[in-house]
Amino acid sequence: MFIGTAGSGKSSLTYSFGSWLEKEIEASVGYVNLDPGCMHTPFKPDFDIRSLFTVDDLMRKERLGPNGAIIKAAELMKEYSGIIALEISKIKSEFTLIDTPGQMEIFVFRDTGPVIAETLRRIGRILAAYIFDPILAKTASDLSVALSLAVATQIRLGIPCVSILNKSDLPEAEAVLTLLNYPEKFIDRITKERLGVSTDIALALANLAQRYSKHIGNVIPVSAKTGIGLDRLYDICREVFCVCGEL
Ligand SMILES: Nc1nc2c(ncn2[C@@H]2O[C@H](COP(=O)(O)OP(=O)(O)OP(=O)(O)O)[C@@H](O)[C@H]2O)c(=O)[nH]1
Ligand SMILES: [Mg+2]
Repeated sequence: MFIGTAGSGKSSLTYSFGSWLEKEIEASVGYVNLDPGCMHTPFKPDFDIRSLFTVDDLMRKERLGPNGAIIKAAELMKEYSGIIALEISKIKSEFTLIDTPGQMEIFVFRDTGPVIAETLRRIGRILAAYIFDPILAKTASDLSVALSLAVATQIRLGIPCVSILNKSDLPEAEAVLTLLNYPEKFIDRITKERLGVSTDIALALANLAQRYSKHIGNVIPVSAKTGIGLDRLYDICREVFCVCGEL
């Protein structure tokens, strides 16, 4: 299940990782769209939440604004979690990739995401891939905020979670990887950002993130655009699903 901030590449990764699995591993892959607000998916869904409701319909029928309709859609998704799990369980594939709503905070911080994760956990082995977007981590303190969001997601969803840095084909990704791989540089850079009273908080978040990465492993650089790192993502999935996996 791909989770990430708006525009981080959830839909693109669902498509490109699925194509990679089909081509390189010759695996059968199922695709699920759980974003009721999207107009288009780059993959052909085997189950699409839009067959039950769409944000557009809710805006029209219930005379809601865009945010009201997205919140209503999240409530409906929670209500329909049993049907969603049933439909997903009907997909007979070795891997099923799930694309989630763009408004991550509504999915993760309301009950919807945790309820869906728990329902899916009962029907099979599930892994969340938390996607970092290098565009949102241009400074060390921004990165500490992004990391804390990943920690919060892991705590909220309560299922195994791996972290991936998408768009690693972009030049911005290089700096993010350096900070992630060299904790002392990360700390040093935050200190030099002259955040005033917020320095201590950013440092605490960076420390928390380092403790967190001990639990979930390092952030894997990938690119939905070029296919970089998809083999490593596959290895990590196998490791998590293997009973003897260290994770
Ligand atoms: N350079 C680059 N761009 C990417 C990559 N992955 C996605 N994008 C671009 O990022 C934008 C958002 O991609 P989506 O796959 O729609 O992201 P999303 O998280 O599904 O977006 P929402 O569902 O709207 O939140 C698009 O313009 C993609 O082309 C990548 O690996 N590299
Ligand atoms: Mg999307």
